[in-house]
Amino acid sequence: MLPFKALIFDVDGTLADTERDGHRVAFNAAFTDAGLSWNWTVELYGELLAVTGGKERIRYFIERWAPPFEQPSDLAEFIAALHRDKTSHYLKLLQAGGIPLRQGVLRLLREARAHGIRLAIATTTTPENVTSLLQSCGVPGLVDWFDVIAAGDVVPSKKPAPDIFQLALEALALSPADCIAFEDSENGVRSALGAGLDALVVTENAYTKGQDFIGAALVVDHLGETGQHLKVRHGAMTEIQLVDLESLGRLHRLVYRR
Ligand code: XBP
Ligand code: MG
Repeated sequence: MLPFKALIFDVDGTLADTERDGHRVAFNAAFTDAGLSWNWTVELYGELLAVTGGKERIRYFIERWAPPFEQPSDLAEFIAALHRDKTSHYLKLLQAGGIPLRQGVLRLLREARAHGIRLAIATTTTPENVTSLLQSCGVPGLVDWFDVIAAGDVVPSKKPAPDIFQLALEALALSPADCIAFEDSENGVRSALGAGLDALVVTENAYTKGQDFIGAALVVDHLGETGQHLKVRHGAMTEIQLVDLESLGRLHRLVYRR
């Protein structure tokens, strides 16, 4: 009998590496459409990821890097329009089948589903980005495997605030101790821990490697596949090769000392 009832996943950087070749490219395409000379390089984008939310990230860029452009009278609407165009570019990228799920993600989703463990999403990204990513993975009906998809502007405060994970827990009608959360970034770790999700697994990526994941129960390079074992970066479990239901059960018992 597993000691948990649900897995709650972050999306960008966790389910799939969407930032460098997905969101970043879509932002730049929207800037070009708007006649702006802005170009978010791979390196600059890594700094901009300190702020979650595409609209918030654009505003952060304007305020912090003061790029050349004629300040519109309604900056919020200007940013919103830019972000709508960015999202349409991002959806086209996904529909072109550009971004695969990360190592071990589909394996774990399938195993959870086969054992009656519920699945949920808690993400800052725009809701249609989530459904489009899940629909572009080549697994028919994958989006329907998730009981809850909590995404985007539905909460007052985005990550690192705990709001989106709290919303997912409410929608699941489960307590934090009933769940295991998966994140990729410092902002995400703070959000999940803030929601009481102490059984927290971090899969670092090129943008988040080396961030402060203090408080996460386990930090790995990826979830692992048969024959492609993971590396543990931090945590009480050092001998695992895969994040699967069995190792998650052991992790949960370690966290909750059951
Ligand atoms: C990552 C984010 C999002 C994406 C861009 O979300 O912070 O803002 O970078 O998507 P998470 P939008 O890691 O919580 O999945 O432009 O739709 O915000
Ligand atoms: Mg993320």
